Amino acid sequence: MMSLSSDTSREESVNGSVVKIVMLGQAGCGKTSIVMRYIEDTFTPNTCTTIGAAFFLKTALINNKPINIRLWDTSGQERFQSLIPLYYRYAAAALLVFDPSDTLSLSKLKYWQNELENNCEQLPLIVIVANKIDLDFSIEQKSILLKVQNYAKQSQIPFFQTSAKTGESIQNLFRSVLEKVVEEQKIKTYQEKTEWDESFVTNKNSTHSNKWCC
Ligand SMILES: Nc1nc2c(ncn2[C@@H]2O[C@H](COP(=O)(O)OP(=O)(O)O)[C@@H](O)[C@H]2O)c(=O)[nH]1
Ligand SMILES: [Mg+2]
Repeated sequence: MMSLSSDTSREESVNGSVVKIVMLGQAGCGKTSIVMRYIEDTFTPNTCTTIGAAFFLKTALINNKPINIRLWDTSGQERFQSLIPLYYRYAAAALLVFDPSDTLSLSKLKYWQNELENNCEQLPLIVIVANKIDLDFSIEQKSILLKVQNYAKQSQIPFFQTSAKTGESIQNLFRSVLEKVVEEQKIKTYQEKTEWDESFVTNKNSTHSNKWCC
């Protein structure tokens, strides 16, 4: 049984394997908040909108072996969508986040699944994340949640219910994703990661930096 040690660090381990994880979903569903809860164990009620994408590093131990997580938090805003293939390219896992209280975020789930299926040479592990479960959902919102849960089950897509606000299931989400990624051998060695970096270098002359943040 694999276990993720709580001994994590924001420094990359030279000996470690590399896992690229991308956060996808409608603006406002809580992607940045999930990342901040995971990386820093903090929650900000009034976040600012992610511009383009933000990049985070974290090293976790699985079976006492360091795994360098390269976490890309994308913006759900329409105007940045054409850039998103850069962020899911070579990803080992894609977390499709939605907010059950926002119907628009629900419609984006299918969009992102199709996008990944149509454009990835090697399909990342797709995971659906229902965030903001601390909210008092209406009957209709609960039924949406149930429908997505059933859809995920039928499609054999791992499904998690999280709250970045309370921290519920955030560690569990990333631990499970890492375990599955290792199990499915989607990890890369440190050396192989240069392949990903090159995909960003080719865009270095664009007007945008590859490390936008709000
Ligand atoms: N109640 C609640 N609010 C959340 C949660 N996660 C994020 N939010 C709030 O939802 C808003 C949008 O969050 P943000 O992380 O910026 O969403 P993003 O656009 O997907 O990155 C912010 O006001 C957050 O404080 C959650 O789990 N519960
Ligand atoms: Mg954001």
